[in-house]
Amino acid sequence: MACQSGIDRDTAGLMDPSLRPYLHIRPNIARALAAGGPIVALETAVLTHGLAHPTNLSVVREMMADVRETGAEPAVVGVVDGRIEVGLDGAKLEALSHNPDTVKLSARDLPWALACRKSGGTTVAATLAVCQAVGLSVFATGGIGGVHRHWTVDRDISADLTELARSRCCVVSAGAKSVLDLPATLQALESHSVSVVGWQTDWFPQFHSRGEGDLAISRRVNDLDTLAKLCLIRWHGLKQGGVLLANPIPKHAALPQKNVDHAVAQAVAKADAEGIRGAAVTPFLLAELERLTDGQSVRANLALLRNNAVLAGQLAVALANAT
Ligand code: PSU
Ligand code: MN
Repeated sequence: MACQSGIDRDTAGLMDPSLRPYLHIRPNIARALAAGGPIVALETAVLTHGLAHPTNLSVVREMMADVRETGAEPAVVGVVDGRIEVGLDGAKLEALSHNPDTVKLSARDLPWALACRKSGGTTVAATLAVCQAVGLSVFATGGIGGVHRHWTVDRDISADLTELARSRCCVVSAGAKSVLDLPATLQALESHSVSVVGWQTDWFPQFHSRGEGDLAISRRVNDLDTLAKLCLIRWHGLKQGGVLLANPIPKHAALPQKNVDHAVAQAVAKADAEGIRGAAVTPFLLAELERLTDGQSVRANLALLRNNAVLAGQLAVALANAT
């Protein structure tokens, strides 16, 4: 079977037949996979736990349209009634966007969700596990999870980093979320040996802001051909793991760093005071930021999600042409 980006045999071999009853790949995605066509995976924790209804649904639909405009196919990944869906759309996507029983599913939760017939939104970590299982190599999100502030006390470090390290996939992200300890997150990415690449920037983007002049990445790429080469060398040649493509929020949508820092400090203090822990931390902080910034944080989040969808689509097309 020919597959996306020349990594067919490596990744197809990972798809165990025993997973079939728990997996539904939409026919257009299955066809694109078989033909080696460009596909972009999209996660659903942002839909179920990151943004409120109906903005959550409209932005995912906009991201799908953005991906299509580049010539790639969007494949929204989620879990519905104990089945992994690759290529969610229409009524199923709509239902997932406002189902109060959806669970935020990380990679480790997938076996539980499938065996116990749950529905849920897949985080970056869980979506990467699915990408790895079916052979998808490009994935767009907003900002990955990482090392939380106060990590020295409660060890809250997102499994997004662990899965990035082992998946042959490029995640397009506006850096890591501003609510995190970003220097520690960059350090952890290095320890996990994730290739962090700045898209036309030397600086690690900070989700709501561009992060210019703050944390240096110093692994910069300016064009899609070089980026596609880098990915193929890493996955196919060296048989290494994930690439984090750090794509700064567009200038017109970025929030002033001072405002973000101030709001984040307040949100984190409130989460601490209320004893918010584990998977609830990120959704709590994002909702607090929305309140504290009068919705500006959400407008920025929507802009960066769409910006990442476009770049991911362009990369998927470049990879499909390169192989
Ligand atoms: N990007 C966004 N909003 C989000 C997320 C990403 O713009 O809500 C989600 C992703 O699914 C990511 C998760 O994996 O937040 C991180 O959660 P945690 O810190 O609990 O690992
Ligand atoms: Mn966490």
